[in-house]
Parts: sequence; structure tokens; C-alpha cells
Amino acid sequence: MSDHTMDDRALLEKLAFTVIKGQVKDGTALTQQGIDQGINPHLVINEGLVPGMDVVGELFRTNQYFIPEVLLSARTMNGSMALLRPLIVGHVTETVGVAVVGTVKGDIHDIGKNLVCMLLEAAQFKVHNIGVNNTPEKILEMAEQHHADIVGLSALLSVTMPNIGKTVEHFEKMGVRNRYKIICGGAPVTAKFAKECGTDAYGANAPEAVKICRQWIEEKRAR
Ligand code: B12
Repeated sequence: MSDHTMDDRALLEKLAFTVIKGQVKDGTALTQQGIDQGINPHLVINEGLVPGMDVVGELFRTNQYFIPEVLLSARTMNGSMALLRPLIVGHVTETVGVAVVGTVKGDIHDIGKNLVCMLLEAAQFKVHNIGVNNTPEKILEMAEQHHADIVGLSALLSVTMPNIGKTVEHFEKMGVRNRYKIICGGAPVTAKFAKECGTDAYGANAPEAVKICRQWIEEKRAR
């Protein structure tokens, strides 16, 4: 990776390829090169890492890739995101609101959720990323402990999507549903599903999630 004159487009394509191939070291080296070259970190994610992971998803779906390959790709993507994170998040001086974000019970997909956390932080939210495989009880406990304004729920599997609804039910059962705004997302989740299971919003992607959460905070302040 010594080609420092590589143009931005070529670099992003190569980076996507490292995600597809699960080349962790080359991925971080190229990401660092992109940073040094001054490529916008959002571009690195949206036009390098994400398109690479889209290809991986397709190879997985068509049984050309299996779990070990996908895990390496995920590791490559997370490694690059860790390098980009400080550039995207920057120095947060003021906090606009508190968000607790996690993947629901039975589900260990975390890349999309991590992206949502990163962009929320960049938008000056105090974010508690509570990881994966969270029971409704744990999610509520974290929301209470951190005095969250917003709870974000991620699900990537059809079989774990219902756990979004179960989490909302748990908040209701404990009599605290109206204390929080709940947003959900993840590849199989739809706006219709989000509504049916009682959440306040669906976010198709990380920037949309940020837009919705900012709006909620503005509404709360206006009250
Ligand atoms: C990477 C991956 C894995 C990795 C996860 C590693 C990790 N650290 O995350 C590993 C290998 C572990 C894995 C395992 C499995 N996986 Co998988 N995986 C994927 C894959 C290829 C990519 C997911 C990803 O990271 N995408 C990139 C990110 C950036 O996109 P995203 O997650 O969609 O997130 C964006 C939005 O959805 C949204 N979003 C996400 N979360 C949230 C939360 C909030 C609050 C908001 C507002 C928005 C939001 O914003 C994000 C950014 O824009 C998908 C394919 C796909 N098309 O999604 C399959 C996929 C999700 N997996 C699938 C399956 C079946 C499995 C397994 C069951 C396979 C198996 N037989 O064991 C296991 C389940 C393990 C478990 N219990 O969770 C299926 C699910 C099918 C279904 N509808 O149920 C998929 C769709 C692949 C396929 N086509 O078959 N997987």
C-alpha cells in the first residue's frame, strides 16, 4: 500500500474490495491512506465500506459466502470505522440529548447500529452503545440508568425483529413508555413494522436516524 498518488475513486474501490475479501490489515491501511489523502470520512464509509458490505450480503444470500468469510468482512469494516470515528465524532463540547442504542435479543449484528451511534455522537448526542443481544429488561435498565431521552433498537434478522415490539411492551408494562422516544431500524425493518410494534419512528439509515432524533430534541425543548 505505498501508492500515495492513487486517486480517491480508485482508493474507495480498493477499500470496498478489502471488505469483500475480508482483508483486515489492507482495509485499515487503505482507510488510513484515504484519511491522509484528505478524503471525507463519510465518503469513505458510504462509497467504500458500505458498498463492499452490500456485495458481501449478496454473496452470503446466494450461498457463495459463509459465516467465516462474512465475519472477516465485518472485522475489516469495524476496523476501518474505528479509524474514521474520531474524524467523524470530533470533540463534542455540548450535549443535546442522551441516547441508549443497542441490538435486540438474539441478534449479534452490530455494524449498522455502530454507525448510527457514531453519527448520533457527531450530532452531539451523548450515546450509550449497549452492544448486541440485549433483553428488553436490560434495555430498560440502561435507559433508566443513563436518563435517556431516546432509545434506539436495531434488528437484522426476521426472527429477532419481534423483539423490538417485546421491548416496547416491556416499557409499557413497567409504566415508563411515555418517558422515552423509541426509534428502530435494521435491514429487514420497515416503517410499517416500526409503527405496528409501537415504536415512535423508523430510521432507514444512520443520517435519517440523526434527523429524527434531533427533531425530537427540538420538540422537547420547545415544550
Ligand atoms: C455482516 C453480517 C453478519 C455478521 C455480523 C457481524 C457484525 N459484527 O455485525 C455475522 C457473520 C456474525 C452474521 C451472522 C448471521 N447472519 Co448476518 N449478515 C451480515 C450482512 C452480510 C451485513 C450486515 C451489515 O453489517 N450491513 C452493513 C450495515 C451498515 O447496514 P445495516 O446493518 O443494514 O444498518 C443500516 C440500516 O439498516 C440502519 N440501522 C441499523 N440498525 C439501526 C438501528 C436504529 C435505531 C436505526 C434508526 C437504524 C438502524 O442504519 C444502518 C446504517 O445506515 C447481512 C446482509 C444484509 N443485506 O444486511 C447479513 C444478514 C443480516 N444475516 C443474515 C443471517 C441469516 C445471519 C445468521 C442467522 C446466519 C447463520 N445461519 O448463522 C447469523 C445470525 C447471528 C445472530 N444471532 O445474530 C440474513 C438475515 C435474513 C433475515 N431476513 O432474517 C442477512 C440479511 C443475509 C442474507 N441475505 O441471508 N451476519
